[in-house]
Amino acid sequence: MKRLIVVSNRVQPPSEEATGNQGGLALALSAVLRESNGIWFGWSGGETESFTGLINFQKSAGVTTATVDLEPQDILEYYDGFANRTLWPLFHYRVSLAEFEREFVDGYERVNTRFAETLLPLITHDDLVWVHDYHLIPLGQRLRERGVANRMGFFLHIPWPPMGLLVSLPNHQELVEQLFAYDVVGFHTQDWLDNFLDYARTHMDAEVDEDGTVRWQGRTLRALACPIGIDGAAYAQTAQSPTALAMCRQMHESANDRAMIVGVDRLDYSKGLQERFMGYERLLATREDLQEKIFLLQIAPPSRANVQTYQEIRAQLDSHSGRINGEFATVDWVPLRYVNKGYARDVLAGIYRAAKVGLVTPLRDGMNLVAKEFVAAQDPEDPGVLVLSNFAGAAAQMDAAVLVNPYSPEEIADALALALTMPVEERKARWRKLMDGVVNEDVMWWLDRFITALDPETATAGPAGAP
Ligand code: ADQ
Repeated sequence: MKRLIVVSNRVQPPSEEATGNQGGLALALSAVLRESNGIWFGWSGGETESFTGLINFQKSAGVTTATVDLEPQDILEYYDGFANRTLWPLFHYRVSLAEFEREFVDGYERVNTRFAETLLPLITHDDLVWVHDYHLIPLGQRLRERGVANRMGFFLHIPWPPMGLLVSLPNHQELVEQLFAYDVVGFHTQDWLDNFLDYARTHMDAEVDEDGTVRWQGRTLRALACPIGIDGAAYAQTAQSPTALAMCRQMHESANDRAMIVGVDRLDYSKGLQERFMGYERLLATREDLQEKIFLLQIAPPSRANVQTYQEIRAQLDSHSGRINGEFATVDWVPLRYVNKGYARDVLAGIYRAAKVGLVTPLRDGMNLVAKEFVAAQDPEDPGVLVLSNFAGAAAQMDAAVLVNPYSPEEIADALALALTMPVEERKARWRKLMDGVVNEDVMWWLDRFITALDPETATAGPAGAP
């Protein structure tokens, strides 16, 4: 088995205590890193006055992490800038929110070069290098320029936009060319993959085979659709842990016989929260019979608070939630509970379990793991209903959910009404199909598929390939 080097913007080391609070992705990566004696490299999240390239090594639960601090200007231009103010909105089809600044591009390139220079001495000739997400697209090329000939893979956790949108990025071709430094490039869905292949074929005149092999100017990469999952079986157990069950009971008590609809998202414009509120508002306005019988719990911890668009959407949601409660609340009923806080994994699982409906309506999402967690947390005898956006990557695997167009308040309202009154037999049948998918195509399945493409030998030798 070859040693694996994982690189991502932020590093999530496993914790020594078994708190059960680690996300599925971090757990799965940690398992392979531990097994292969690998390293997880990335930004510490910390600042330094001037970049030193000094690596902070730590070992936690058998996993070695290697992190570096970044300069304030790097954070501003690379992370807040090109990653979150240019690529994030553009790749989520929101061109009008994308900001195109040469300084951002410079900062992005600079940090990727710094990462490459710092990582280089850690790579030995047989290692597999696996780079994650839009922050680090140029890293592979920077490593190749420095003589790294190892197998290298890249996985994109967000959508890949259609060619017509991508070309609004001034340096679009350069960005795509950089992907050709990798041997394997993975996307969550066939749609994102097709968008990439379309660009390669049409714009770059690359040769594309049926199996996703793409040849361009002497370089060959294998592009594949490889949907990420959660640790489905373990999540289902977490949802039956004492903490989760206590939370579930607490929610039932506080619901006072009212049906709970739950939404859980990072506070981000891609998650369609305003449109979701409009859909719920529409339901309350058109279905008087449901008033006082339901409530929506929206959990949305703030993220990327340094970026102005995020401050704006937060202010808009504050006022929108106030308006909904102002219009519909009664002396003993709050129709919308809006909470800007994060919760521990087991507490969240208990909240999902207490809900009649999981409302997951991003305007665009690479995958969306909340949809899968909601399903895994349900009681098989009395499962809640998943209402899911057509435009989440997860929709491609989860057609037994009630699928909606997240831009349409009417569709959201209709889907909620359907879900709230769905007979138990239909709920069970839909849930069974969804749960089979969540358990079979789980995070280990994803990891194994990607690593098999990168290096079949390691995949079958490691825990990911174990039966
Ligand atoms: P995100 O945009 O962060 O991820 P998502 O896939 O839904 O979106 O993952 C969010 C995670 O954060 C979930 O595990 C969820 O439980 C957790 N979370 C959210 N709100 C929380 C809260 N209040 N308290 C505690 N935990 C909370 C990006 C892409 C996605 C893609 C993933 C993985 O945008 O499309 O699915 O990466 O590839």
